[in-house]
Amino acid sequence: MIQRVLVANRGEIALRVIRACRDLNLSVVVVYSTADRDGPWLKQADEAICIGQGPATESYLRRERIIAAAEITGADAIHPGYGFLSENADFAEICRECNIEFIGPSHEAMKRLGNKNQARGLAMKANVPVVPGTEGLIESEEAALKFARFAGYPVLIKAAAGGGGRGMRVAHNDASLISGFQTAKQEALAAFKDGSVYIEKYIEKPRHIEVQILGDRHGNVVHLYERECSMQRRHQKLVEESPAPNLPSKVRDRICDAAVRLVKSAGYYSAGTCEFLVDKDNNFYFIEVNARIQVEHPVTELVTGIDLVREQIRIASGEKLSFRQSDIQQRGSAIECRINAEDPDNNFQPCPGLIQKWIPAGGPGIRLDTHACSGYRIPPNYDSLVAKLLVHQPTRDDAIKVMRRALGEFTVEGIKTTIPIHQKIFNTPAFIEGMVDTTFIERVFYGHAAKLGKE
Ligand code: MV4
Repeated sequence: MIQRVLVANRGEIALRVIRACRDLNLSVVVVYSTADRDGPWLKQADEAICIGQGPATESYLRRERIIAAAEITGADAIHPGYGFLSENADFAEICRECNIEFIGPSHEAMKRLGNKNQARGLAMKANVPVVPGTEGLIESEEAALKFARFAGYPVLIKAAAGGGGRGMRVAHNDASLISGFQTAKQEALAAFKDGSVYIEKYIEKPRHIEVQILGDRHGNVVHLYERECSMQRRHQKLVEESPAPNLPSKVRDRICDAAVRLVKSAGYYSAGTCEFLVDKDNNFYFIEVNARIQVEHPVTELVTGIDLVREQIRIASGEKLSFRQSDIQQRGSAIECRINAEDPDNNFQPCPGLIQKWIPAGGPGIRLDTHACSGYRIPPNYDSLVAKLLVHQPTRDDAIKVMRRALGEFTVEGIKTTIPIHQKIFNTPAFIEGMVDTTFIERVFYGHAAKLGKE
């Protein structure tokens, strides 16, 4: 049984996990860096332990310091949140060796799914559709050319160790395939210490739809329906919602069932997400698994009424899922806006600094997940997410109206935020009609298509 949880993260997700622990009557320890010493979330924990300097490599990524903090404070479990060590299979394994529950999947399942090429293979075995692609890793230019001749251009070269858009190259012809193959390998080797790549047919203007799953340590797996996550720019999501608009319910059911088959076959437990691309004809293709709680998990919490972080902790303590698939409903429409301390008029440049005035949105149908407040100084060291503004309404049209009202209420002074671009999005007819795809933001607001693999 878990009695004391150490939170190995910061900001809004640290606060989210602390709240889940409080709701379960568990005591909670949080670690922090010197840059976060005034973080308002620290006061909500029973204990806060400083583990180093501002740069994450000196604190939130220091595995030995986090384990030491858990041992010193008597924590018997670690919640990694998202980012930082959340998908580090070695860290999960170290936790097990130290007799500390890692609140997440087993390190074995994480390893199996962390490699995108291996995850592709597992998906094929589980009868889950994948993008037409190479049989396995591509070792030579000849093999790359052979696939391109067979599949036709454009194709996409992907790093097996990549993910979230890192380590990809589009090729439109033989010359760009050969140069892209070499640069993708080199980049992957530099970034992930693993230069292996594979190649897929390039899907043009796809939608990005992901399925939330929960599995327990007894082999039970359920899905909690999908989230539409196409409203992104340079792989940074801006808006997420559930249900996905304009997705036929038969397609939804098939995607969700495919996600359950895949994670079952991987022996996965805890919360996780299966990412899919969906093309214009509603063909869907598995691309990768996120083996963590995600930023946008509250969207799913609103439509299902299930507390995903609480379930993660219960699962880690060995409990069985307390509901079956048929108990889970997707009720109404939920939408999330990520409010970042960034300037949308200046290439989304991060804008850390002092929040002079903060008047949060509230009222019926609103959920605001944030660690910020008036007088809080956003440190320059980390991700610029300052708040997640969510609405939940019976219909998508109502949700859009309430979001417009909430964005209008929300006042932040002293720093630039992404609130203005959200106000534009929620007044754009194509968005209101649900005509979204992964090129939407660049096309509609910046007048050009995004380049892949050039960041
Ligand atoms: C693709 C693709 C088109 N065709 N694969 C980007 C992140 C990584 N998870 C996979 N990604 C993509 N893979 C094929 N075969 C287009 C993308 C993609 C994308 C995917 C999801 C969300 C946003 C995206 C933005 C640009 C490209």
